[in-house]
This record gives sequence, structure tokens and C-alpha cells, in this order.
Amino acid sequence: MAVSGNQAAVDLVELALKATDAYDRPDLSSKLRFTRSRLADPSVRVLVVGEFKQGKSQLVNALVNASVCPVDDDIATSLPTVVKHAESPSVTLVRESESDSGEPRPAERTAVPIDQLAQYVSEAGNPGNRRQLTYAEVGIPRKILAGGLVLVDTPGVGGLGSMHGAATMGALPRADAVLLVSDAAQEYSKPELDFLQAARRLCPNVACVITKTDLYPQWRRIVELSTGHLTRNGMPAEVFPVSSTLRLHALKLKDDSVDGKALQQALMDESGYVRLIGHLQRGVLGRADDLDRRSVCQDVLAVCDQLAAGMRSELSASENPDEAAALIADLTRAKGVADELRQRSARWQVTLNDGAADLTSDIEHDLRDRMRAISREAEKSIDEGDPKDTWDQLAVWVEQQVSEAATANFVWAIERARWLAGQVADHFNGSGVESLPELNFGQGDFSSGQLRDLEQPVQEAYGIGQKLFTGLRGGYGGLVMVGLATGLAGMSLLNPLSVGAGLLFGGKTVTDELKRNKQRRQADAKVAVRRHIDDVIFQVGKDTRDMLRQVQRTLRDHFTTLAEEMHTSLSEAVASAQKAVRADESTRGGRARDLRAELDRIETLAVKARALVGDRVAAELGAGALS
Ligand SMILES: Nc1nc2c(ncn2[C@@H]2O[C@H](COP(=O)(O)OP(=O)(O)OP(=O)(O)O)[C@@H](O)[C@H]2O)c(=O)[nH]1
Ligand SMILES: [Mg+2]
Repeated sequence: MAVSGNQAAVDLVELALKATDAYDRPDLSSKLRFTRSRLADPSVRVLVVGEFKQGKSQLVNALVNASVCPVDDDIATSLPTVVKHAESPSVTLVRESESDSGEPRPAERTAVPIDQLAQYVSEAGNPGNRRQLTYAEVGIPRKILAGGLVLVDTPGVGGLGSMHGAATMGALPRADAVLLVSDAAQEYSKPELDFLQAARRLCPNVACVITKTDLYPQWRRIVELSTGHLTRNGMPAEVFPVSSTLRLHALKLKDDSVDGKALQQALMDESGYVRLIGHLQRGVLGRADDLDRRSVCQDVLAVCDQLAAGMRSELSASENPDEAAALIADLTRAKGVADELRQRSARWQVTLNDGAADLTSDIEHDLRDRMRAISREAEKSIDEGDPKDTWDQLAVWVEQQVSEAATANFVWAIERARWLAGQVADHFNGSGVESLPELNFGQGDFSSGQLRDLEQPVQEAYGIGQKLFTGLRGGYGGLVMVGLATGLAGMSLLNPLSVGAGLLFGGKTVTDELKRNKQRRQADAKVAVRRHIDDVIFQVGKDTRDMLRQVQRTLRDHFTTLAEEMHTSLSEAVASAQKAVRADESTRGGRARDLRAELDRIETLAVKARALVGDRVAAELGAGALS
């Protein structure tokens, strides 16, 4: 769908390319070639996320009507699985890694037989992603995927409020849409609402799916309650109640009789998938198409503007030779501004470099601050109890807090990076070209940096035997000491006094040892928490730094090219206007006619660009600039 839907856009870019080649503007041609290559990849990524065992994998299977993602009560997904269209079924395992210096290496791709997929993507076959894969890619011939729809099944291990959840968050800014999957057993939980809130800030297209409506008769009530939570929290989203089981069942029915067909239709309707697929086609693919067309329109109009700039000034100078001097002065001034924008010391470069440096240090500071607060709180709670009894609870709490903090830090980083892009673009305001590049928030598809879980410190078992031994040791010391002293008074080594002292000393030694052991456990627990938090600060901090560096590079390249284009166009405009002034009357007349014809041709291109998005949107994009 995206391909055919955007054929008009592709044709328009081709047409514009002919023009830029004809007018010998290789800078504009390369910009359009980039636009063309962007259009050539129609992928629209939909991330399927949610707490574990909510039916994410089954949802993907039901959408494509195939068992691509392993599903079972005890088979948990451990690796993101990317499901896309392919002529014939295929499975590829992808491992992304970086060199020691942090530069990304080319991804390793290994094709494996289709029936082996489960071994790699499930917790049972690849526990904790021991194989260090980044994701699995499944190709399958399906109509629903043919338009470029790419479904990504994510692991629910650990839940949304865990570090796995935080890693899923990292894939959001690159996703075109998100489906939050939750089953109809209960209304939204706090981690789900928190996740939604963050997801909506990272990805503009988030919808909610409530699964297993066949299993829970009270699903309507749950949908109502969950929708209420969404509204109350100020994040209205579309909610799609579905039953994957019903859809898969309906698809299996082969009865061609009238009744059979009616039953199939009834099951399909009941499954809720018609609405969900409609959303994917119109709300996700359709919207991506619209965005594509918008950006093509914007790119082509910008090219038209640049091409026409020189001709318009020459024409104006030929038609009004008296005003030519003022026109040339204006153009020279504009060229001066463009020249400044090209300098390395240009104000936008300063804004970008300083902004990126500030941003990096602010984000790092924020992360450290948040983590330090968690560390302090954890240490306090360790001091208040014995880690022997409280460790499990503490570990869950720390994991949740750390993931919440890492997520908040990440969302903030992305928002500030986008804001910085706007600040840099402001320097170009009024130049007619204000488009922002697509920001690249990450190298790979998924965070490949694996975070270790919070490890429980090894605790020495201090059982009865050991207590007895410590007690005996202390008791024996006491007995001998007092026994020897009383021996001087003529008593035997074993006398009531020395035995009493032995018992006393033994008891005290055991109590002391117990206290020391508790303190050791507390100290070990603190070290474990601190080490975990340091790990997180290191990994998350590094990911964020890499991401910001990439954003900085994208913005620098984008605006440098823009400044170059403006400079070339304005230099041409000044030269053409000067040429027009020098020309004699008759040449001027002929040239003006030619110029008007050329400008008409460019205007035709601009009209086509505007037609691509409709007049209303074209007006929004500032398409009036030409006329
Ligand atoms: N009755 C019914 N059961 C479902 C439905 N969707 C999923 N299930 C069952 O719910 C269980 C979990 O489904 P999965 O698709 O593996 O869930 P998941 O969210 O991918 O689980 P993780 O990847 O481990 O987080 C399986 O036993 C499915 O058969 C549904 O619509 N109806
Ligand atoms: Mg799964």
C-alpha cells in the first residue's frame, strides 16, 4: 500500500530530479536523491509491547495468520522479533555489536531454518538471551505486511517496570507506532500507565489493545475501567478489545456453506480484529504515507524555490533596470547572511555545539542524581533490616526504581534533543527553508548493551552446626580461662564456675557472631546495589551520549548542506541580476521571455508538489513562498 500510495510522490521526485540536473544544481540533486532513497524503504514499524504473558506474541501471530512467534503459558519471548514481508519465509538472527572504542560494527546476520526460530527467541531456548543476539527477523509472504507494515514482538520478561522495559523504551523513538498489549484480566496497572505516559512522549502514535476477550467475560467492564484511567491521566488513546484465539480459529474454518461462512464472519466480528487492522492500515500505514507525502512536498517546494530564486531576480532586473541596483544590494545582503551561515563559527554551529555539550552534561547529571537518590534510599532500607529477610523485596524495588529513573532520563534526553533541533533551525528562520531532518535516536534497532540484573550477594550459610561450633569455641575459651584461674584455687578444670563461664562466653560469642554476620550482609548488600547502580549509570549514560552525538551529527550535516544550498542559489541570483543589468535592451527582452517560460515550468512542478498533499496542507507548509 505504501508503495503504490506513494508512487505519485516517487514520480514527483523523479521529475524534480530532472529539473535540478537540467539546471546543473548537483547539490539539490543529491538532496532529492536522498528523498528518493527514503521513499524506497516503505517500512512502517509497529512495536508490540506490554507486561509479560499478556498475549503480545499471539497478537502478532493472529495478525499475520501464522505461528511466527512462539506462544505458550511457559514459553516467554526473550528476544525482539521483527516480522516483515518477504517473498518466501525466512528467519535471520541479527547481532549488533560495537568495537572497543564504541563505534558500531556492521551487524552480523545469520540465516537459520524456520523451525529453529523458537530456540532463539524464547526464554526456554535462549535464557536471558545468552546467545547475545540483538533481534530475530522473520520474513513471511502476507498481504497485510506487503504495504510495508513491520510488526515487532518484544519480550515481556521482567515486566514494563524493569530494565528490560527500559530497553524496550529505547526502541520507541524509532518506531512509527506502538501497540500496548494488556489482557482483559484486569484494568491498567501503574507500570502500564507509566509506560504509556512515557511512550506517548517518544512516539506520536500509541494505541492500546486489550486481549483475551474470549477468556474474560467481564472484558467490557475492564475496557471501561482502563479507558477511564487513560482519560483521567490526560492521555486519551484508542482502545481495541480483541481475541486472538477467535481470529485464529475463524481463519482455520474451511466450511464453504452459507452457515459456515456466517459462522466465520461472526467469529471474525467477535474477534475485534477488523477494527484493529483498520487502525493499522489507516491510522498507521496511511498516516506514514501522509507524512511521506508531506516531506516530499516540502523538499520539492524547497528545491523549486532555490531554482527559481536566480531566475526571478534576473527577470526582475531585466524588467525594471532602474530598480536593479536596489535588487542587487538586497540579494548581496542575503548572500552575506548565507555566507555567515556557512562559517564554522556561524551562530547556529555555536548553538548546536554548546547545546549538545550542555545537554550531555545535564542528562548525565540528572541520571547520576536520580541514581544517587535510589542508592541512598536503598542503603537506608538495608540498614533498617536484615538483607537475609529483605533482599528479595529490596531487589524488586531497586530494579523498578532504577528502570523508572532510566526511562525518565531517556525521555527527557529525547525531548531536549528535539528542542535543541528546533533552536538550531530557528537560526535559519526566514530563509524559506525551515524543515528539520529526521533525527536518528540510536544506531541499532534495539539496545544491544545488555544490563546485568541486580545480583544477590553470596551469603554464607550460618546454620545450626556453625552456631554450635562458634558457641563451643567461645565456650571452650571461657571454660579454660576460668577453669585455669579456679585451678589455682585448687579446684579441678571442670568445676561449676568454669562451666558457667563457658556457657556465658559461648552464648556471647554466638550473639556477637550473629551481629557481625548481619553487618557483613548489610555491607555486601550495599556493595551489590552500588555496583548495580554504577553499571546502569555506565551503560545508560553511554547509550545516551552515543545517541546525542548522533543527533548532533545529523543536525550539523543537515544545516551545513542547507547553508551551502542557500549560498549557491543566492550567488547565482546576484550573478544573474548583474548580467541582466549589463545586457542591452533587445537581449533583455528575449531573455525575459525565456525566463518567464522557465519559471512557468518550475511553477508547474510546484503545483504538482502542492497537489500531492492538498491545498490546505500545502498552505500549512508555506507553499505560497513561490508565488
Ligand atoms: N484465550 C485466549 N488466550 C490467549 C489470547 N492471546 C494469548 N493467549 C494465551 O496467553 C498466553 C500468553 O500468550 P503470549 O502471546 O505468549 O504472551 P506474550 O505477551 O507474548 O508473553 P511473553 O512474551 O512471555 O511476555 C498463551 O498461553 C496464549 O495462548 C487470546 O486472545 N485468548
Ligand atoms: Mg511473547
